[in-house]
Amino acid sequence: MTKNYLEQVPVPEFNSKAKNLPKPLIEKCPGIIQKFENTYGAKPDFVARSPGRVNLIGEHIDYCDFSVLPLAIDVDMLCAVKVLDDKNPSITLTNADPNFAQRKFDLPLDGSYVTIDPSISDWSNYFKCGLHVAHSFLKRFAPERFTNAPLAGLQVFCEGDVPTGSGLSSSAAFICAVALAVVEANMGPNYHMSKQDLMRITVVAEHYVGVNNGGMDQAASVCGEEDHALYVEFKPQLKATPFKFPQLKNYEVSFVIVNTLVVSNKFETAPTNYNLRVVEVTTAANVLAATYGVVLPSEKEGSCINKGNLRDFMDIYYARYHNVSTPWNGDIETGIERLTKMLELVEESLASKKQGFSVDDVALALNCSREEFTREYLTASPVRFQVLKLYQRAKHVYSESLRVLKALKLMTTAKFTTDEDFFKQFGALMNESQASCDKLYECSCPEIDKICSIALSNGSYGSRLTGAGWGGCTVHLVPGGPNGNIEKVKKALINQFYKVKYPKITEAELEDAIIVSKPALGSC
Ligand code: NG1
Ligand code: MG
Repeated sequence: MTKNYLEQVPVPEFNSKAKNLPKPLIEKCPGIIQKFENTYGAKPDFVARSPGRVNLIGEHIDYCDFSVLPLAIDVDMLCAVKVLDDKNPSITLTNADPNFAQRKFDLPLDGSYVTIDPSISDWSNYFKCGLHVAHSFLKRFAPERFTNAPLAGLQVFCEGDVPTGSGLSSSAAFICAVALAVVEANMGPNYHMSKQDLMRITVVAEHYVGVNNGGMDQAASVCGEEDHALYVEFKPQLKATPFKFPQLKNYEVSFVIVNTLVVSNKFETAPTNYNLRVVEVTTAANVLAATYGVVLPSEKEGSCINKGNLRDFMDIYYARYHNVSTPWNGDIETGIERLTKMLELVEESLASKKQGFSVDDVALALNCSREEFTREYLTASPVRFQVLKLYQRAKHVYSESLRVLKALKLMTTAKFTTDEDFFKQFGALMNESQASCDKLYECSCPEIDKICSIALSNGSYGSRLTGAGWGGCTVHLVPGGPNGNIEKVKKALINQFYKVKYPKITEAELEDAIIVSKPALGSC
């Protein structure tokens, strides 16, 4: 089966030979080079940059291997780097933000990895995540150079304008910029890393600080393209395909990003929020598998507990009951049919326990002991819960994945008689996504709900949280261009939300709280 819904635009590679620097670097380099000089007394060798992202639709499904629709935005993280020639190499990190104090650590002389302590929350840990995945890439790529010898020592100056804890992926922007910088610093200017490699190595980087995230943020940050959104697939392989928004008659398709200014610190809340959801959806996949006699891929050989995800369940269920030998390859119509079937199975087998599953309920369903379940599912990263809401979480994941396909279809193949036609249909999907995040996944919060309702009453067609939720940013589909509603939506939010909730907010803070960004270029 071939994919017919996207013109297959390959992601352009880093264009290192181009005479002109990419636009974001032209704008931002002079400032950071000056700050580097003020700090270290010499010029940096190069600047690496990677942007934040906003997710248009497809929340909390990337770690189940379902595709998502994000785009890179023009807030980003920069690292200015000088490579040192030192027999006892170390890395010194300075951050333009005074809340992040200077850090310095040695690089092991025997070429072993720098240790990361996930039990402490320190900004240098995120640097070390990027360092670790880059180091592991270098060891595989050039074993003769990096197996027993240390990495090059570095002086680094970091500066970014992606708000942290806001759901715009400041962490991914930072880690991707760092990984690119470390590879560049150690391989030299003649080597050009591919975007595919950078994306592949960074998707798992945050696992080293204890967040079991999926790969959406890194894919978007690395592969972003000006004026394009991205369709990011995780299976059968990791891939980001850029596509353009439909051309409308009177309006531009614009997405307005509105920050609740409620900071959601994933590191602190993961045990009851992010990581718990990962446990819930993994458990749901296994309970479904046990119910329908399907064997999921196992992490450990010989383990009685399988650990595949909801995507694995869908693929293997189809192989078993519908005699299709190939897993879903991303084709829209096939995906819509299969996801609809999955939603039926969720109703059939999980709806009787809407109040949630206790550990004993799950152990019974999986035919294992309480202890086995606890050991295999609940100890990798700490989680805290009363019950596991398998029905609600699985229903969210399958219905949200279905909405992504419907959204992609609208974006790429639908014809609209009026502009409003498009805004209404795409907006409805975004609103359904928000309702599902709120009611089924329980990752919204009162500030998100308030902002969405104000925006919708003032000219937004679709309003939802973006990123992990529980605070952070929201995204709104607003007709743009000279006749559009952007100013009206902004004004309403300032008067009805920000000035009410944060009476002392300054003009500068307001300026940063609402972002209207065109899709931006990824890492460079
Ligand atoms: P944010 O909150 O923007 O970091 C997180 C995950 C994503 C994805 C979304 C929810 C990280 C680094 N990223 O995004 O992979 O799961 O939540 O869709 O944790
Ligand atoms: Mg993050």
